[in-house]
Amino acid sequence: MIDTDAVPQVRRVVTAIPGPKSAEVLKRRTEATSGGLGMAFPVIVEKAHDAIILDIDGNQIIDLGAGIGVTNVGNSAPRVVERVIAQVQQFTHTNFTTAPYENYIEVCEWLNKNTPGKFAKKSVLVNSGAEAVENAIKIARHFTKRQAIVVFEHAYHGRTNLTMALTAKNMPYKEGFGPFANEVYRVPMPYSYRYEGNLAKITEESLEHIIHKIEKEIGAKNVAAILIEPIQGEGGFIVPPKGFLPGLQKFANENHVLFIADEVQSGFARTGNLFACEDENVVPDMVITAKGIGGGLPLAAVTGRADVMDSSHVGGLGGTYGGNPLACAAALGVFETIEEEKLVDRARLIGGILTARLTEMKNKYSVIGEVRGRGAMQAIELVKAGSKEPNPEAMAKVIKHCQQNGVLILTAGTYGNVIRFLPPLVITEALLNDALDVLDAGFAAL
Ligand code: PLZ
Repeated sequence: MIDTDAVPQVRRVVTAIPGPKSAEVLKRRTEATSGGLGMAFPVIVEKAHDAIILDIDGNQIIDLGAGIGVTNVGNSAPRVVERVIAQVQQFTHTNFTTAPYENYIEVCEWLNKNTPGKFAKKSVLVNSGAEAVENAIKIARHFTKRQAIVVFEHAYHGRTNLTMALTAKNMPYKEGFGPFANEVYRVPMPYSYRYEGNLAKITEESLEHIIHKIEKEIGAKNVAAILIEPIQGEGGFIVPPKGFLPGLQKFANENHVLFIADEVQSGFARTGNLFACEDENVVPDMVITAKGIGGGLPLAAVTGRADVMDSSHVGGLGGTYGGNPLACAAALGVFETIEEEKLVDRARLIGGILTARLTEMKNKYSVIGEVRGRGAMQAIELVKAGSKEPNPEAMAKVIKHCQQNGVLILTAGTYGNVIRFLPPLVITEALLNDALDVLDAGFAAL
């Protein structure tokens, strides 16, 4: 067992951020690591447990990012740690397509059972969200014998070549990294806060426009798949209006187009359902998962209709590390934690606190233009007071204030003006409220 007492669940700032020890190591970071890597929070981590990160200067930082929506069950969650330790003593690797092992199969069984849809399903395991997206597209094209992929404005699907093509935002994801894969078609995303049509009809108008584009510009019979995040992550936690996802799914089903949900950021209890699609009973043909599935170990999956998942020839899918036994052991610990700690309910409770407190801040501070999201996946969009003009400067100041006071909060958004909240679902209410007090003070200080 890990020594959880070593990381008490309380915020404690004992040096400037970064402290002197972190600053020393960060110099080596600059010397040794690629300049292409960003850094959201400038400290060096010593330990982390649940929702507190302890740095090498002794600062205890509240983690409202969960490693970008990964450690939903908490950092070094006990059930994950125990299972990984047991597995590492058994064997570390064989490659599932060389000599298979049981925990890979158990992870797939859990996914087949617990992702939306009651039909027969199968899964394949890989290493990262981007790799899972790549595999879903491979499978969709192979199954439908069609090539076109429809994606959305503000979408994020990864950093590999195909997934850069699927991702919307140029800076920093795509600039100078082309050429990109072809047969990718982007359609508008109904972004209600910035919608220019008749807001009361946003769902109908958007669906009509998108379907018109697909039929006239691509040809529905050429479309292999529609790929969408049920709540957009990096794009700024854009929640599609009610009826939009079911409408898209209906169009897809009627046209033998596969409907693929990228639940990489929204999955694993995050939104107050196991998967965000469940909110409107949307049943995708394929679901892509990653991040939260492994509790911090690298794992990702594609789960889908058995006929679709079986369409590839033997040997068409694979990879050296996909479904590594340590990552699968971790995933089984994650599934157990979600169930036993009732993390779906906890996400709703956290959601209630976030909505209430962020709305209260919106009423006090005119730079907060909108509070949105669902469950423990919520965000605020910052604008210049009295307008909807993006306000990345205010965002930077507030984030800096939080940083100096030991609160790690991530940003997002096409316009670089969204503060997003992705706390570990095991965060205590006291810790969450303490972090939100710091945020509130950050706005007051603007
Ligand atoms: N699909 C919806 O959110 C990863 C990216 C962090 P990988 N998002 C965090 C960064 O700056 O690189 C993501 C996602 C959605 C796919 C991915 C890609 O997942 O595991 O990072 O490849």
